[in-house]
Amino acid sequence: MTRSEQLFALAEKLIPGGVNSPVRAFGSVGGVPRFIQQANGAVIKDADNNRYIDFVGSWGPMILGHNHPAVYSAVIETAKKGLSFGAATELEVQMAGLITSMVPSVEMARMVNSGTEAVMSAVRAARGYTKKDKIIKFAGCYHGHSDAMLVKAGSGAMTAGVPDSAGVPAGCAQDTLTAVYNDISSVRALLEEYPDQIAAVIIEPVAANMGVVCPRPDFLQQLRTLCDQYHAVLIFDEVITGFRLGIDGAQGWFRVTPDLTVYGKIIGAGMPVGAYGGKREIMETVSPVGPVYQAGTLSGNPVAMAAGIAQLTILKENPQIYRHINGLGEQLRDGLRSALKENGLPFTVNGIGSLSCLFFTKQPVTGCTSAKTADTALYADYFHHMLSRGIYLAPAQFEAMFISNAHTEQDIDTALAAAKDFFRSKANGR
Ligand code: HOZ
Repeated sequence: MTRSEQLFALAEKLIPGGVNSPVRAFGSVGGVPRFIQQANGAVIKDADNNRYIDFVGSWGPMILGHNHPAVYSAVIETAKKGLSFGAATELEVQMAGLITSMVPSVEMARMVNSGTEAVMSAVRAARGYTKKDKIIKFAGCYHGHSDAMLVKAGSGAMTAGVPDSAGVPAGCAQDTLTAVYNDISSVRALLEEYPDQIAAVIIEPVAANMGVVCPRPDFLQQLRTLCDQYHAVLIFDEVITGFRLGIDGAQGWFRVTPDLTVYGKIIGAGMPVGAYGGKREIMETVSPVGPVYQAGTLSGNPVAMAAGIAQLTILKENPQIYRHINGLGEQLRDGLRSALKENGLPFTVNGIGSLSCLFFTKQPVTGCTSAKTADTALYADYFHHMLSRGIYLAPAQFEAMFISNAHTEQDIDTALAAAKDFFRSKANGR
C-alpha cells in the first residue's frame, strides 16, 4: 500500500469522501488521490515522494510558483507579530490600495475569506443596491457553493452530476435564473421576461469551471449594454482570471468594465482570501456605511494579507511574468493541437493566456452543452497516463490547466511529450 492509499483509507473514515473539497477526491477519474506533502516552484511532491510538474497550482493562486521566497518570508515575518486581531490593520489598507491601483473599475474593496464568500457578499450588495431580488447566472459557470449559486453550477458539481445541489431550499434557488454562456439572446430573453426584477448578472468572463471557455467577441460588451439598459449590476467573477490574465484580469483583456468584481484565492497567494469590490456607490451600501450586512472575524487576516500583498506587488512590478506565462500557455496549446493533428485525433483545445483545457470532444466548446459532449472516461485515461509520467493535471475534465511563472519551456515540452505518447496510443487503437 502506498502512503497516499493508507492516508485515503483513514481519511474516508474521518472526512466525507476522504477530502475537504470534492474535486480532489479523484471521483471522476478514479483511483486514489495523491496526498501532497510539499511543493516548490512548479513541482509538487506526494506522500510517497513522487514528484510531479504541477498544472493545478492550488487552482490558480500559485501564479508565482509554490513557496515563492517573497511570499514565504512575508508570511513568516507577519506571523511573528500575531496571527489575528479581529481589528483593523495597516495591511488591509495596503491590500485595498494595491487592488484599486491595479484594477480601475474597483474603487473600493472588501476582504473576505474565500471566493464563495466574496460572491455571496457581492450578490447581496447588488440586491441591496438595486432593491431587486433576481439574479442571472450562466449554466456551467461556478461561483462557489453558496445556496443561490448552486444552480446549474460548473466544476465539481458538473462532474459529480449535481449541478443543482441537494439541500438548497427551493426559495433560495427560485431567484437564480440561468442563461446560456455565449448566447446573448438567452440573457435578453430573461431580462425581457423580468424587466424590473433582475438585480445582477454574474459571469465568469472566461468560464474556467466547465473546462476553459472563452467569450465570443462582443459577448461581454453586449452583457454590459444589457445590464445598463435594465439597471442590473454586472458582476465579473474573476476568481480564476483576476491577476492571472494580466494585472487587470479579464476586464482588462476584453476591455469591458463590470460594476462589481469578485476575487478569490489568487489575492491570498495560497492563504484563504477572497474580496469583492467595484463602484463606490454600490460598495457604500455595505455595512457599516450602508444597510447591506456582511462581516467576518478573519476577514483581512494579517498573515493572509501579507502573502497577498507580496504576490500582487510582484505581479504589478513585473509585467514580464505575464509575457512568460501567457507564452507558455500558447506553447502548450499549439503543441497539443499539433500533436492531436499528427495523430488524426479531432479533440478540442481551448484556452487564453496561462489557462488551457483539452476537451475530449470533436465539437468546438463554446458553453456548457458542448463542454458536456467531452468523453470524461477518456479524460480519466489521459489523466492517469499523465500522472504516471509525472504530470499533475486537474483530476476532472471540466477544470483548467494552470501555468505559473515557475514553469519553464522545458516543463511544457515534458508535458507535451507525455501527451503525445497518449495520443499515439489512442491513434493506434490501444
Ligand atoms: N473548480 C474549482 C476551483 N475553481 C476546483 C477546486 C475545488 O472546488 O476544490
